[in-house]
Amino acid sequence: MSFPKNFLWGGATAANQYEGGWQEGDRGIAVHDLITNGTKDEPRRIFCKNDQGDEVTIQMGECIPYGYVGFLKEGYYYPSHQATDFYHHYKEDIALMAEMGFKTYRLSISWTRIFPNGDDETPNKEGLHFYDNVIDELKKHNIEPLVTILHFDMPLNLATKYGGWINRKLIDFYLKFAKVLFERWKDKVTYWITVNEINVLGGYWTLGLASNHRKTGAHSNQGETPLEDAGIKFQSIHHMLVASAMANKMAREINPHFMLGTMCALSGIYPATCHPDDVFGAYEFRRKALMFSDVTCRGYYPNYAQAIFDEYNFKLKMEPEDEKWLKENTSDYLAFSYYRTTAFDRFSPNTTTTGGQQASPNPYLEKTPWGWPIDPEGLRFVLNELYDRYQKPLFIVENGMGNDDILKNNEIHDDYRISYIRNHIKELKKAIEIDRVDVLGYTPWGCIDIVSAGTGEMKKRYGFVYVDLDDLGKGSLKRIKKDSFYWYKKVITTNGEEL
Ligand code: P53
Repeated sequence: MSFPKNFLWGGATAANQYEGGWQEGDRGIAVHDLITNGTKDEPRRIFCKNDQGDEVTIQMGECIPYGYVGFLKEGYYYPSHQATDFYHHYKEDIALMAEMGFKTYRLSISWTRIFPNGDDETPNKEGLHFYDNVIDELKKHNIEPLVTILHFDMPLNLATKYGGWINRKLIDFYLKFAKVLFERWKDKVTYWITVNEINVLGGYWTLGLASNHRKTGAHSNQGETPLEDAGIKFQSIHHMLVASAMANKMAREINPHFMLGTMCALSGIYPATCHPDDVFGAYEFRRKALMFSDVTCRGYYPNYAQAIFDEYNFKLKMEPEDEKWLKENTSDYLAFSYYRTTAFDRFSPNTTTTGGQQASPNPYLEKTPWGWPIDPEGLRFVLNELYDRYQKPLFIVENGMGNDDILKNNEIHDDYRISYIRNHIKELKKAIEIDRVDVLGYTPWGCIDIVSAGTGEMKKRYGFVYVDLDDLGKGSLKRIKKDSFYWYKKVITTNGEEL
């Protein structure tokens, strides 16, 4: 046995990091358009003001203080505005994907290109037209589009006017958006992801949240999340889970052959030692991420969810029909990202509440220059863990290594990237061949260089194709094939036999 004949090899991106063209085609403003660049050590920021003109700076993952409105500050660079300009390069980029032999390409739809304010009556024709062209271009090259409906995207108007996902009205706006996409591309798109990394969402950036207790402008870092913040995040994510379930039902009525998944960040977690507190601690920590895929795959909040909510003094508010929606409209497959593993030890604090988890270093693993432990075997572990748990097909929709590539004589010798991806594919292959895990496909992250979500840098590159652009947006945007381009092409051509 080896990789299935129809295994979906490809690559993945998201509009907020790749597309650019932020003011073209009547696109509206999204929260991410207000986020500055940053570095590994300096957080990305949002500047905001209240009615009196007082200014406050918040970090990307935080909630905006209540009553404040984000604005663009002169003298700062906002990487999403141009990103790596897929908007004007899509034909060239899709041709490069086709040259590598991509069977699938994961893209996300910019919400404000379709509904510029999120609550508009009718969709924006120009925005739809842009994606018609992209999807047709993919089809021309026999590349299956894998469409993420919502990837770290929030129309600014929905954040300021409605307070983001804490407001149940967001469900309706999301469904209206999703319906337009399902109906328009019902014969062209089969694979959908309702929400990206539903288990790591935080703050204003992705949930559009303002928080009351921030009136003073007091901030917190991830990991010291105030209890109220955790609560409004859980409640907001609940609204997203219900929206996803409702979208599944709607989609199946539009085309029963659609494949619907919700995406979770599920990089792995180990106990740091065999001390029983580390073992059970790691298990509990892992459940903070798995709780959400439990809902989307099994259709209900697991028994232990209440224990997690109790930790944050949180009581979930459910409408009478919510449980039924979740129960009857689960996902067809589980899409997930895998980058690294972390080790839980009973003495160190964990750094997030909902699954983008980091605990202690693992002395057995090398790290990327951005400090992410490299653990190919962890991928096999996670594939088995998830398949044992859900018995639903899995789709690895993000994996890869962010690195600072050196361009010399128009060449990039990224042997470190080849080695990272090769070793992960080897473990994926074992999971398929030996363990018989059902995997639909593999789409490494940022297949053509894009802006990093976490740091807002260009320097942290994931691609098989280099884009000539620096951290402050200077460069020709020229595309250059890296060594990994030719290597990945061979992998796809041989269906994973030649690594
Ligand atoms: P960057 C945190 C932890 C795990 C995955 O991340 C994460 C994040 C957010 O930074 O996000 C996913 O670009 C996400 C992508 C993102 C990618 O991982 O910080 O779905 O949008 O680019 C890699 O290196």
